[in-house]
Amino acid sequence: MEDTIAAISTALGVGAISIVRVSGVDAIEIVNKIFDQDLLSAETHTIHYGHIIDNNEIIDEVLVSIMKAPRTFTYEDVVEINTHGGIATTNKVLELLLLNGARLAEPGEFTKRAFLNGRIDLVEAEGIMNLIEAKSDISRKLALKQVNGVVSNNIRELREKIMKLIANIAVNIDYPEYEDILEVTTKDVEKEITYIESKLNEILKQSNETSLVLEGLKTVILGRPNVGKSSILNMLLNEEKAIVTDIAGTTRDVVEGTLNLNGVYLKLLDTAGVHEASDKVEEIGINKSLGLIKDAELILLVLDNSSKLTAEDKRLLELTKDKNRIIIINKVDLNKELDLNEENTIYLSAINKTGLEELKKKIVEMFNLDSINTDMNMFVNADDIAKIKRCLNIIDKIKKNINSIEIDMIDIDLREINDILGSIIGESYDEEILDTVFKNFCLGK
Ligand SMILES: Nc1nc2c(ncn2[C@@H]2O[C@H](COP(=O)(O)OP(=O)(O)OP(=O)(O)O)[C@@H](O)[C@H]2O)c(=O)[nH]1
Ligand SMILES: [Mg+2]
Repeated sequence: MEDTIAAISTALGVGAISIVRVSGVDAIEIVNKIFDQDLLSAETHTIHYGHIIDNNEIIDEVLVSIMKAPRTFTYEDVVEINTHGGIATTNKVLELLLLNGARLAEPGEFTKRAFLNGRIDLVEAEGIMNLIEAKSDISRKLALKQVNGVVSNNIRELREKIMKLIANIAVNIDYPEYEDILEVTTKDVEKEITYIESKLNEILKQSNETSLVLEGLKTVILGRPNVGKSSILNMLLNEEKAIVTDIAGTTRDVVEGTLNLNGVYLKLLDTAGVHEASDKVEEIGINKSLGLIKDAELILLVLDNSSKLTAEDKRLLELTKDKNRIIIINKVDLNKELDLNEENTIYLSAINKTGLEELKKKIVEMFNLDSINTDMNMFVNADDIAKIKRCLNIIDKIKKNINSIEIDMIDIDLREINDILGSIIGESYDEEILDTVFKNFCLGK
């Protein structure tokens, strides 16, 4: 971080103003070389009117903001040049900066410096990225909380508790002869880790709910031809979205629809009926249907009440047995031929529109949608969820063994939890992880 970096921080295109940002020890000196006013004696947090010049040629009329370390985004000297918008002018200004000693910043490098200089932690850095990418009001609010450190503060509090425990245990181990030292009992440990466990569970719960709210629930309607998949999609959407006929193989490609259940979006995918394909187009459609099983968060497997279980039905039952699945037995208005005993089964008639409420209720139950709090505070990404789960496993192990194990063994486990939590907020990190985090940023951020 010895060098000074520069990049265009606004979107490239035609606009009234663009901002070129420079950060590093030589930021002010470099900009001073291409500006027609003196900046070397400028006070911090001031704005200066003047021109960018290249060998006496005026390139643009600009405003230059001087922000000296440490009260800046990167904790380094930062200069921002407001140029007239437009690709040619902005690029020319950047080019002059690079010619005069700045280096082109990598994507996310400003934010990476803010992290490395200790201004923000990793969760907050990701929050900044989420803020930039937020497309809805909910995701914007959430990202802002992340930037402001709501998750980080929670994790920091937990780490402090763990470190205190570790320290107390160490004193007990090292100075057993001192009688006036407070003895740490397994009871104390148990109480503390139970608290930590509940906090981590809360972060997990909120993160899961948040991703449900932000991303919706990917729901695949699956079944052999003619069982009424498209009719069920239409019933759920209350709209003739998909074509329904009595010809097997009516739906050939995936038909999508969205349903709002208690504030959570179900992304419904009606698929081509799965059976032995009779032509190439159908075969592609069927392979698509089967391919959707893997990523689906919910499978609605449709069976026909008026016919016996077929080989296809059995195959689909087997393929989806480990998924979140609701079996819909459709056409209950016809005589019952189907004999099946599986859990999570709903009976309905898409033609008579009966059973719709039971189906919705089942989905709400399955994903606890009625207790979802849309005013969320905490959200961590999938990697961090995996780390938190690892911590919970260790806590579980400690709790199981707490009465049979020496306190210095617990110490090792506590240290591991501490390290894992530390890696979430970037308190212990390696370069490779940092690079993957920051390379997803846009240039100039
Ligand atoms: N009696 C009765 N018929 C139904 C019911 N639901 C759908 N059908 C009829 O079953 C036939 C097939 O319905 P679709 O919704 O097109 O079936 P699908 O599973 O989407 O079929 P493919 O797209 O070919 O895989 C149509 O004639 C529907 O009218 C029901 O609840 N009762
Ligand atoms: Mg269909």
